[in-house]
Parts: sequence; structure tokens; C-alpha cells
Amino acid sequence: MTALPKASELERMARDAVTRCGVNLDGPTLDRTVTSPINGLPIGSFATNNDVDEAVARAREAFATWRVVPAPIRGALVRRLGALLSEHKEDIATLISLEAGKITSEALGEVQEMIDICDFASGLSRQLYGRTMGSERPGHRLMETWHPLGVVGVITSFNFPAAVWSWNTAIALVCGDPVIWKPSEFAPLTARACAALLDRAIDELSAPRGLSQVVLGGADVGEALVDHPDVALLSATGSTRMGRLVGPRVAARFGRSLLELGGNNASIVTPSADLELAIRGIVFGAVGTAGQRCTTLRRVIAHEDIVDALVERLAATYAKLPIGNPLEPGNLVGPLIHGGAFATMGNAIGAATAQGGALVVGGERRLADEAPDAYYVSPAIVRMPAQTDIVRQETFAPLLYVLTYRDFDEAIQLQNGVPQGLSSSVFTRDQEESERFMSADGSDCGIVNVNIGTSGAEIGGAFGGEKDTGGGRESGSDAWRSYMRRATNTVNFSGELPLAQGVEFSV
Ligand code: UN1
Repeated sequence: MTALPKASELERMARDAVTRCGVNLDGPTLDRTVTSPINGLPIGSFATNNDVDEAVARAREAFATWRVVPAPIRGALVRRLGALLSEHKEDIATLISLEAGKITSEALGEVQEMIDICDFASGLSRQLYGRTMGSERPGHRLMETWHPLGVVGVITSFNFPAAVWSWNTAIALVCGDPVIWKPSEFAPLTARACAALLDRAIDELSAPRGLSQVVLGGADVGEALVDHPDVALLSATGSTRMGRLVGPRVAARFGRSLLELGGNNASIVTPSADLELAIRGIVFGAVGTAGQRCTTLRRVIAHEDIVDALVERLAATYAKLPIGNPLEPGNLVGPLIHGGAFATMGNAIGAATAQGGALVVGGERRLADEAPDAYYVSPAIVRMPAQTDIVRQETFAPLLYVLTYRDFDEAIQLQNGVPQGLSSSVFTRDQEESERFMSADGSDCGIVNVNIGTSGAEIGGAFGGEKDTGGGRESGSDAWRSYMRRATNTVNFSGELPLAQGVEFSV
């Protein structure tokens, strides 16, 4: 393995990438530094901008114009954003790697997800369908029309610092809504680069500038968006703890919220499973993005007949995982976001062993001599005798618990026996098991997969989960409905005035 890059090299890469995307670095006073998890050292600085009132005022102004622009024309703006993202795919991916620590292939995948949602949204701009229903009254038409909703606030997390913004923004823009983005404090450069590309598209198409704004800062900035009466929809991705604060506050002002919160995703491995395939799915799910996806695989629920063989093979694969600089081709596991994440993982392993678990592999800090401020870790597997308290919590790190089951009902009970409900999967060749898993009394998650892992969803489906995951749905399918308001129209062309439900009211 080659040495980690020097701080100056990462700094230069960051500066070059943001500049190529059109960010003007000579902006206002830069009052905060950005640190790369690759070496734990500063790679740039940014200016906090916490004037949410001002941003909302500009967004409202943009909304007044944008909501009456025909949706297919709004789609052209998103199509152009997609083209600019394709052109700058490597720049944005570099920034994602620098700020979130993602390996290059996954960072490029994140940008691909952005390009894909732009494609989806531009097609959607001609498909914002309402329904017509048969009216019970003669000479009447009953129908639904969808209209732009208003200002959308988007709060994103460090682990998908660009894609989650694009899921919201591409859909919001074709739906006629302006977006105010509060990105993660860990990824302001990625945010500025993405926003600069959208600004360029906005200028080229003479759309209003207030359609896209970024507010940078800490929790106070997010809270100002949460509480602002003119933010019609607040879409927030983060921990369940954050969602518990955000959801009720938005609801108290009768705003809408779309919450994507914690997951505690499981894969069931049955005796008929193709073990080779299951292992590949499990490893990508558990150690991809260094275990820091909301869809990361956190629990394997394996049948007692195959659990030993499975754990043995997983442990052998884990022992060979290339861990290190995410920018270096070949490495599969990059750094954790910060020391706090490493401490949380260590504490969870400690709690798991205290609760009867046996550490099979992993948990050691890596590359600490070379980069004392960066936190690389060997992904860990812990075998658990039962689904104890610690297993029921989401630990945002590459820590995989293995549980054992005897019959399939028990496996489903274990899968559902956690507070969170984002993603789940079953590895089986038994059709009854796979159908049962996807049925009404099967997995209770928003994402239910067969013979693939829990992470890496495509943008075409609705993305989100139940229970402590918050219930929101973003991205494809009909998730666009959250970004619009519905009007029910009754049109009378009969020349009479019959009342519904047969009511007589002659004056
Ligand atoms: C997240 O971790 O917040 O399904 C989003 C996946 C990605 C999105 C993850 N497409 O893993």
C-alpha cells in the first residue's frame, strides 16, 4: 500500500475540483475549516451563511415565477443539471471522497445516482398525472390536479453528501418548488460545487436564481429551516434522534416533513441460499462506505445449519479487505468520518461482548501511526446469542452482528424485532420463503429485497422506511407527490345543480 496523500495534495485536489465546478473561492470571509477524513487534516475553508430568513424570502420570490412555468420546461432545467453532473462527474466524486471518505468507485456511483435522478425527473416533468373519477352526478367531472407546493428545505447528512440533495432537488424543481439546502457541516465543498453547477444551469435557462440556495452552518441553521413558517416541506436525512426533534416541530406549524432516519438493516440467509452470492452481498452491504450508509447491513440472521460455514467464510473475506486511502484504486474500505465514529464502534463492540457476544474479527484501528488524526478501522463481525439492546441500536460504523435462527418465522420475527424499518433482504432459492418475506406478514421495512443485499438501491423505486426510519419516501416512483399539493376539482357542465349524496335543498 502506498502512503496516504499529504495534506497539501488533498487541499489542491479540493480547490481544483470546486473551481472547475464554478465555485468562486474569493467569497466572503471564510470562517470555518473543512477536514478530510482521509488524513484528518484541513483541506479548505468555507463561510457560514445562516441567513435563513433571507434565503426563504428569495425562494418565495422564485416560487411565484417558477410555479407557473410549464412542468416540461422546468424539466429542461433538471436535464441540464444532469448533463453538467455528467461533465463534472469526477470533480464531484473527488469532493465526495475528500469530504466523506468514500472510495472512488462508490463516490462515482453516488454521482451516477444524481445523473439518474435528473433523467428520471426530466421524464417525470411530463408525467405529473392527476386522476379523473366518475362523478356520481350527471354532467359533472371530478378530477385531481397537482400544483407546486412551495419552498422545500433539504437537510442532508455527510454520508451521501450530494445524492440525497439531488433526489430532493431534481424532483422539487420539476414539481415547481425552490430548494434551500442545509448540507452536512462535514461536506460544504461538495455542496458548493453541486450548487454551482445548478446555478450555471439556472443562468443558462434564465430561470430564477432563488430556486437553489445553500445555507451553511450548524444545527441552528437547520432549526431555522425547521421552524420557518414559509418552508412548506422539510426533507431531512439523519439520525432517528434528529428526526424526533424535527418531525414534531414541523408538524406543530402544520408543515410537511419527509424523514429519512436510521436503519438497522438485516439479511436473512437460509439453508437454500447460494452462499457465494450471499457473501458478496453481505460484504458489500456491511463494509461498503465503511458501514456508514443508512442502508448498511447491520445484522445477518443465518439458519443454524449454515451459520458456522457462513461466519467462517465471512471472517476469511474480512481478513483480506483492503483498507486505506479511498482515492487509491483497489482499496475497498476508506476511513470513518471522525474519531467519534470510531469511539462509538468500539463502545458498541464492548457492549455486544458484555451482552454475550463473541467478536469474530475486526474492530482494530488502522493506519494510526501514519495518520494520527484519521480513523481507519477493520470492519468487525460479532456473533450474538440473541437480539440484545445493542443489536437493536444503529451503530453507524462497519460492525455486523450475526444471529442464528431455526425456523423461518423466527427469522422474520428477528428481522422485524428492531425499532427501525429501512431495508431488509433474504438470500434463498425457496420461492415460498421469498414470497413470504415480501408479503404482508413478512419484512416490515420500506425496502425488501431477495438475493441481493440491503444497500445500493436504484433511484427508480421509492426510497425510505417505516417505524423509527421516519416513514418518508424520496427519489423515484410516486415520491414526487410529497413535493406537490393536490386540488380536487368538481366541474359542472349540466346546467342543473344536483347535490352530492342526493341532498335536496331547493330555495
Ligand atoms: C443513505 O445512506 O442515506 O441505497 C442513502 C443506497 C443508496 C442510498 C443510501 N442508493 O444505499
